[in-house]
Amino acid sequence: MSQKNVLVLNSPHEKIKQYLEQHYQVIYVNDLAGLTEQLAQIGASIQIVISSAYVGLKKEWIDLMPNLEVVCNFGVGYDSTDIQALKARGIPFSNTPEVLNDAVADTAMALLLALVRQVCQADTFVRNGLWEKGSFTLTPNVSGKKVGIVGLGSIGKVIAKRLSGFDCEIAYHNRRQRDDVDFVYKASVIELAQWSDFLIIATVGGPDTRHLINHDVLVALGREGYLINIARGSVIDQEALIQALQNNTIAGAGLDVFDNEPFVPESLKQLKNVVLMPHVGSGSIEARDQMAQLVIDNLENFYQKGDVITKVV
Ligand code: 8YV
Repeated sequence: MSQKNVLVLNSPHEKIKQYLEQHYQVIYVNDLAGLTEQLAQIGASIQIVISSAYVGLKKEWIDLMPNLEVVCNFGVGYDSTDIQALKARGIPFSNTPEVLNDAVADTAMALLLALVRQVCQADTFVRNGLWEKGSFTLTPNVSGKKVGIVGLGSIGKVIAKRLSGFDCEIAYHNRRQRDDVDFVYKASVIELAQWSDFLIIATVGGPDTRHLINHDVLVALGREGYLINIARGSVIDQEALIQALQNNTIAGAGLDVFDNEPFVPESLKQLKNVVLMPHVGSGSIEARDQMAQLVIDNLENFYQKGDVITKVV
């Protein structure tokens, strides 16, 4: 067995757990609040960290691991980790792009269909015996609508492909226009929201996109507009969103991600015009299996060939 020690920041996929336990000494973090103190004791013994989109590495933790060699992230998003601090130390960091695109795009569609066609309410209606007393409310179509995608990256493009099958018209906003797609480009998020029946957020998280979706964007989306977020909670001003939903400034929201997960405000839970999911965009059996394999492949490649495969820095 190798003498290397791996720190695993949160509960890992079974495949990763088995691989790590076969090849390394594994330290599981059970108490994040006590991690700084723990690393002050054992940080120098750690060479490898397995992070996740959910629990990343802060600079103060990186600083407490002087012998850190590599960080492999279980997830495509890495806004939870201080990438600059790793870069400054020349420590490679990998993520898990592409393998989760289908699952996340499916989740966006599930949220959109459930929200607009009121699937959860319809289910309750049947279970509560209300069908025997009357008919369920009519809802808008999803098919044929105008959909704006904020962040037309690799996940955004797979969502667009799904929507094309629903005969939707698609436009998008990115910082720069793409030259490899025919969809209409809108130069601002406000312009995109004004145009859209449905606005889907698929952009990266982090400081650059924080509160990109604010009160003004929600007003522009309008009373008949629906918002879907499968990206990061931080991209939306959550307070402004709750107010917009309470005041019917927009028609509804389908959310897989939130500020301060896993805590979701009561005010949001009480609303009828929302569908809420517990950050399971990539949570299909197939996607998680491939993400786990990519974490393992990155780690193996680093020690066998000198670098990670899907490298961020
Ligand atoms: C998480 C995600 O990885 O990939 C991302 O960026 O947000 C998710 O796929 C997943 O929740 C495990 O942490």
